[in-house]
Order: sequence, then structure tokens, then C-alpha cells
Amino acid sequence: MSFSIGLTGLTQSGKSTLFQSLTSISRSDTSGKRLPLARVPVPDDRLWKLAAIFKPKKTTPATVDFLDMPGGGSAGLGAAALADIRTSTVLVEVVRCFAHPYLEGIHPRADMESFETELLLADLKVIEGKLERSKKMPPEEKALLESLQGPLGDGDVNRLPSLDEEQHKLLSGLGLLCLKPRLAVANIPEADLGGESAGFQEVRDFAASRQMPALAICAEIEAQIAELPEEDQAVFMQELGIASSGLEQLIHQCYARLGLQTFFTTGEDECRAWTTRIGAHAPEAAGEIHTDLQRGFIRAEVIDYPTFMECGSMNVAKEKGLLRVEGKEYVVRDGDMLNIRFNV
Ligand SMILES: Nc1nc2c(ncn2[C@@H]2O[C@H](COP(=O)(O)OP(=O)(O)O)[C@@H](O)[C@H]2O)c(=O)[nH]1
Ligand SMILES: [Mg+2]
Repeated sequence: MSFSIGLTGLTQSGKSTLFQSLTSISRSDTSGKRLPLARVPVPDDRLWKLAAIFKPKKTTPATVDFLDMPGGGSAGLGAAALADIRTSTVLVEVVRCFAHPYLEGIHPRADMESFETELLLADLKVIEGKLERSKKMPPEEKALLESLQGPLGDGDVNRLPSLDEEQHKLLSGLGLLCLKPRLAVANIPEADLGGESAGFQEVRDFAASRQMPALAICAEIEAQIAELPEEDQAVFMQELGIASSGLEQLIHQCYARLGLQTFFTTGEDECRAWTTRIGAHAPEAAGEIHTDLQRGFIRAEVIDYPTFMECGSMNVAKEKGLLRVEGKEYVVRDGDMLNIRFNV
């Protein structure tokens, strides 16, 4: 299962600056890829608390992939840029709320409207092209495409029909941008940190009208925080009057937007956080570790994180009968610790 989060938005909104701060906390890998990619660890205290108990040789957080996208703007998004954006699972829209050295004024709402228009027009073109090209399309697919056409043409995303899983599948090859989960990031000036921000308010209001979550970040400051040694970061943030790095919030919100949850595997060799879909059955989750574990899945020994922490060790959990044995139908929950029994 591979997911990616695309940093999108108008040009000069701060996407690359934000990306830069993500790469200083991650392994970045640009080899053989068209776009710069940052594989960013998902911050999770629980993993480190487990590691303190198991004292493994290795502790491995779950990760999510961020991609730095080319921006839209006066010239519009080119075909190549759009094709890139279509590959991401979630769109993070970075909105400029800071005074730019050579761009006039600060107008978050207008910027969001114009970026959205670019996305919708691009989708409209895809849909119209598809309807024109394939004359013998199954009627249900045709009706589905036509039901999107109207709202897209009117620029009214709120009138887009809500689709079921089957319909999403029918359309998945098109990479339609209007169907992707979006999240707005107001890139606010340093002066707005830790207080009221008119820019953020404007972003949040517009985002709310689209059922998009929104958060405020100062990309420039994030880049500075990320470059500091870890022990100095907290002090620096305190001086700025901010509770936690905006990046951490961003990563968590994206994770939620992707519909993902975390489960753990533990032991003397490695404690590791894994990512799986919310609603995944145990074999699917096991498949995140290795396909063999999914194929040969027999059962899973499961304990949830809070119960485990109350016990303090696996032995105590076993003695108390709190280690459950679950089968193929078990729906994994966030914070589950799994031990997969399999046979291939
Ligand atoms: N004052 C201020 N300037 C920023 C901030 N974020 C980015 N910039 C500046 O805005 C310009 C565009 O940033 P960049 O990240 O390249 O934007 P992109 O085109 O969206 O990738 C650069 O000159 C950045 O230094 C910010 O939070 N505050
Ligand atoms: Mg850029």
C-alpha cells in the first residue's frame, strides 16, 4: 500500500520551504524520481515508550511520503505538473499569508479560489476528453462522469455527488483531483505565531466551506526548527510561544486524511510502528509487514497499547490472560500490538 502527500498550491506560497523542513527530519530520496520525495517518520510517543520497555536493537517509526509539487499560478498548471499532482493520494494546499518581496498584497481566499478553479478545470478537461473518446462506455460509467461534469463546470465542489467504493474504483484510473482529500495549510508570517492570524482565519473559513481541515504553519520558522539539534528545538519553540512544531500537526492531519492507523510489532530485535488502513482485517495488516504473513496468516496475538502499558510486560499480560488470540476476521484498531502467526 503506498500513499503520498503532495504539497500543492500557487507558486511562491512556500511549498518548497515547507518541503525543505520536512526533509531535514527525514530520509529524502530523489534518485530515479521525477519529484523530490521526503519519507517522513510519523511522530508517535507510544513507540518510544514501548522501546523503553523492550529495549530492542532497532526502533522504527511508521513513515509517510511527501512530494514537492510544481505550483499553479498566472501561467496555470501545465500538463506535466498536473500529471504529477494526480499521483498523490492527498493534496496539501499551501496558501501564502505572508508578505512576499515581489508579489502584491496578501489574499488567501482569492488564491484558494483560483487554485481550486485550476484543479476543477483540469478535471473537467479529463472528463470531457474521456466522454468524447470512449463512445461505447458502460452506461453507469457514463452517467457517473456526467454527474461530475455539471458541478465541475459551475466550479461548485459542494455539489459533487458523494461516491461509493464501487464508483471510486470506476474512476480511479483518471486520478481526478476533485475526489482527492485536501488539507489547507496557511503559511503565516512569524509575527502571527502563537496568536491571532487574520490570514489563517481567512484560510480556515474558506477551507470550512469545502469541508477541508486547515492548520497554520510558518514555513520559514519550521525550516529553522528542523535544522536545530533536537534538544534545542523545544527551547526555541517556547521562545516563539508555540506548543509543538507545525510539521508534527501536519503529519498527523495528513495521516488522518489518508484514513490510516498505526499498529505495533515488538520484540528484542525491533520495535516498529506500521501503517494500515482504518478498517483493515488482521491479514491485511499483516501484509504490510510481509506478503508471506498475509498469505500464510493463521492467527494474531493481540493486545492494545494502553492495556499492555498497564501490565508493563508481555509475561504479565499473558499471565492475566489479556493477550487475545484473533482470527482472520479481526478488525485491527489503532494502537494494537500484533504478533502474527503464519505458515507458508
Ligand atoms: N516571510 C516568509 N517568507 C516565506 C515563508 N515561506 C516561504 N517564504 C519565501 O517565499 C518564497 C517562495 O517560497 P517557496 O518555498 O520557494 O515557494 P513555492 O513556489 O511554493 O515552492 C521564498 O523566497 C521563500 O523564502 C514564510 O513562512 N515567511
Ligand atoms: Mg517550489
